[in-house]
Amino acid sequence: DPFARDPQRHPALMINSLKPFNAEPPPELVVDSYITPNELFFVRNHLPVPVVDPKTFRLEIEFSSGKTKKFSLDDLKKFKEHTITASLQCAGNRRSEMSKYKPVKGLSWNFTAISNARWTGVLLRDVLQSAGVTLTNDEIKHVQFEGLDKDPTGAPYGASIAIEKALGPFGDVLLAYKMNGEELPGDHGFPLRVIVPGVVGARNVKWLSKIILSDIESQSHWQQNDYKGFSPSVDWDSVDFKKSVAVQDYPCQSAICQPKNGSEVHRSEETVVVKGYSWSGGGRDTIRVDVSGDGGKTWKVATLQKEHQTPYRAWAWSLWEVELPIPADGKKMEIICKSVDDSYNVQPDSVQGIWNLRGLLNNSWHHIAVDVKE
Ligand code: MTE
Ligand code: MO
Repeated sequence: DPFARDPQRHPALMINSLKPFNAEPPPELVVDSYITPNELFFVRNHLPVPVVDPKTFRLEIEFSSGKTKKFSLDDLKKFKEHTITASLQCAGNRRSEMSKYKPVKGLSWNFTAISNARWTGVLLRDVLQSAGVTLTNDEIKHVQFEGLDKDPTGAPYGASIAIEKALGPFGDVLLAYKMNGEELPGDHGFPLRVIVPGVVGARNVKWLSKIILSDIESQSHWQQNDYKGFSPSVDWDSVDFKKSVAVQDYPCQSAICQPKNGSEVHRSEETVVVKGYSWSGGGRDTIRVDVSGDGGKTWKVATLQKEHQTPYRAWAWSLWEVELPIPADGKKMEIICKSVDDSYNVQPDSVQGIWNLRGLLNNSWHHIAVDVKE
């Protein structure tokens, strides 16, 4: 069993698949803390968790000349240490809602394949610049990452990002060895992972072992034949992965974590407290979350609970809260949330126009319904 050496997991995680391990935290715990505790952080593994000896571990960088350079963890720790608070969200978050509209292929994530942590490490920019890599080199357009986890053919998990994100002054791409002040847990990439803030989870390669500076994107399955968006009209017979662009920055997203869909409220309580999260990719901050208790006829602006975010470098989510009146009549309350980011991007009102065969990037308005009891 290639998964026999996988780490222990917290029993509260809601499991989507055991081998490989994929799980998300219960929504009611998500809104409990701005920083997600390590043991509750969602886990998205495509392959068995590699077991790595940190003493012999080396990160290899392959330059455009073909030359390579190896770094031990101690070598990396000689660079200036940075801590960045960043949320990670899987492109498949909220896929189960998308598949209710029309079936899609992929893990049936609920709406909490997203978490927020403080990541500590060194800047990829500092490491690359120390080796003389600059934005003026035309041979380098992409930075490819490879993990130590390998598929049955021996191919490692891989992804890539644009050199502009890796080297730009505001990219904040981190080679992280700590998560919330602790050593990186096995499920989250021990001993080293890349954190590409604002970018879809899939590019945040765990168990990072190799960085390749290249004129082309990663040729891995996950960069070329997965994690791409398509028109709702494209099906499995017509799909051509070469014709689409790999997902990088995440669009704006929000969801309701409390109360639970299908739960009960009592009319005598008069109000119900609604809580959730909101996040946008590309360094865009949430500026507003609108919440409706009547299916979208009227809206109330939620209070955001967040830490200050630097403009264009807003990497962390907001939690939010609002108190809605329980209507004087009717048996149900239909609660909806939608967010606005600082580019004034908004979430689409339904899945219809964004449906895609892989069920990616479902950021439509999040709906729940609660029963109103007398
Ligand atoms: N890196 C490696 N090496 N192997 C993986 O399977 N999964 C990716 C990314 N990095 C993955 C990986 C995906 S799709 C996501 S959403 C994030 O890791 C999840 O990170 P987490 O498990 O720390 O939440
Ligand atoms: Mo993902």
